Amino acid sequence: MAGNRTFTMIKPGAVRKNYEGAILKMINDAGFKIRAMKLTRMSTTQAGAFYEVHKGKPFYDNLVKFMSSGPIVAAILEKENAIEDFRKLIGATNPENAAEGTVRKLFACSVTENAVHGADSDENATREADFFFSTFERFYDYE
Ligand code: DAT
Ligand code: MG
Repeated sequence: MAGNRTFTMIKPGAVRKNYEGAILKMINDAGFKIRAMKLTRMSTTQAGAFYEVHKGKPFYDNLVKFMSSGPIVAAILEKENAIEDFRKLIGATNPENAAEGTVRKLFACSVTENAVHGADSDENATREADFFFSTFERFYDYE
């Protein structure tokens, strides 16, 4: 994603609690442009594939079950230094360790149900964006 794009999901728990508007506002206020976005739901097979790198870890089955439990908001975001800045905006994986004012501190209820996903590298952002979006669903060339 060429360093200036990242991929995010607002997870089922946060959508269930109607937090998506507040989270998207934080994302916009932090200077990210939304270049693709959809409300969708992953099957257990899709969630298993999305989180394939965690297969075999003790939390994998719960993670897959949770991530396929309801609709999510998937989006491609653009900003300089997108990957790192977005990880900073969302905070630590475990909300107990997340800094004050981060999305996870404000909206997560546990380490599994931690409100949002943020890609951790350019390579993974590309893979994850391709998982959800066709070329026609991306709006990269607009002001
Ligand atoms: P992150 O989402 O911050 O990139 P990760 O890639 O290590 O974190 O893990 C993916 C997701 O798996 C994470 O958002 C929540 C879940 N998870 C990670 N570690 C966990 C743990 N120790 N217990 C329960 N769920 C965990
Ligand atoms: Mg990760």
